[in-house]
Amino acid sequence: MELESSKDEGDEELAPALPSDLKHIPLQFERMSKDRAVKKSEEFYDLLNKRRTVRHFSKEPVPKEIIYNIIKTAGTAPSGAHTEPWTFAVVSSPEIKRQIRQIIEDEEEINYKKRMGKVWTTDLKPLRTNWVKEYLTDAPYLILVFKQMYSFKEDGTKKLHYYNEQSVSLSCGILLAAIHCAGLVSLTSTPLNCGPALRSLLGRPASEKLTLLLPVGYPAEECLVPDLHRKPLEDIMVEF
Ligand code: IYR
Repeated sequence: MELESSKDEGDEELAPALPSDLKHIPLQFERMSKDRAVKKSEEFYDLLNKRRTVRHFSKEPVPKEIIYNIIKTAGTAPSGAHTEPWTFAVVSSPEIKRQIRQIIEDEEEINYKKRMGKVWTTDLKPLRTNWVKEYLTDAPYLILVFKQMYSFKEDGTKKLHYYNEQSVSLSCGILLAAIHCAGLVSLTSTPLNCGPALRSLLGRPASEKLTLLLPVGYPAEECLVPDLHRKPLEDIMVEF
């Protein structure tokens, strides 16, 4: 991992990430028995192993409470100096979803035809994707995750967000798990070259960058997914 520069940026006054007299309190921790821990870890694996990326969504609405809960859950991720460098833009407005779809399809058509190249598009063929993205208007919710590279305190001083990339990636993983746990499906998408246009459509500041766009909802009836399999433990783990 590259070391981030610890030098202050220029001469500008920076706000501390945390108060210098931050209190420390006893950890709330309940020790689990070994049997229970093994069982819970198996159950959690079984649950998450059923998560699939879905590209065909039903238009059926999703209770907003669930969306609020999954975003609160994503916000439990650890972050550099507890800067919580994430903004989750939740879009249910059909008009804004339509505009997002337009921006993405226009760019993705160029991506598929020009930018991605033969090897990439050939690699993707089995997944049956293309630049037409009905899920962007079918799914009841789009969640756009922005990473905040820095922020400003109320008094105008700038606060640096350490490890914002890693922190937001961690929160995205937790978000995916929370979506799945709530019986919803999603599609992890990172629309190439659309970040700035989507950021300005949603009126987000220049300090933020789009990291992930997730349609969230229920799968369409008779939704198909590619028959993919996960690597076994011995192929993803090395032990010392
Ligand atoms: N972002 C494009 C292309 C795409 C790229 C990869 I790598 C995928 O695993 C799937 C799709 C799209 O969403 O169509």
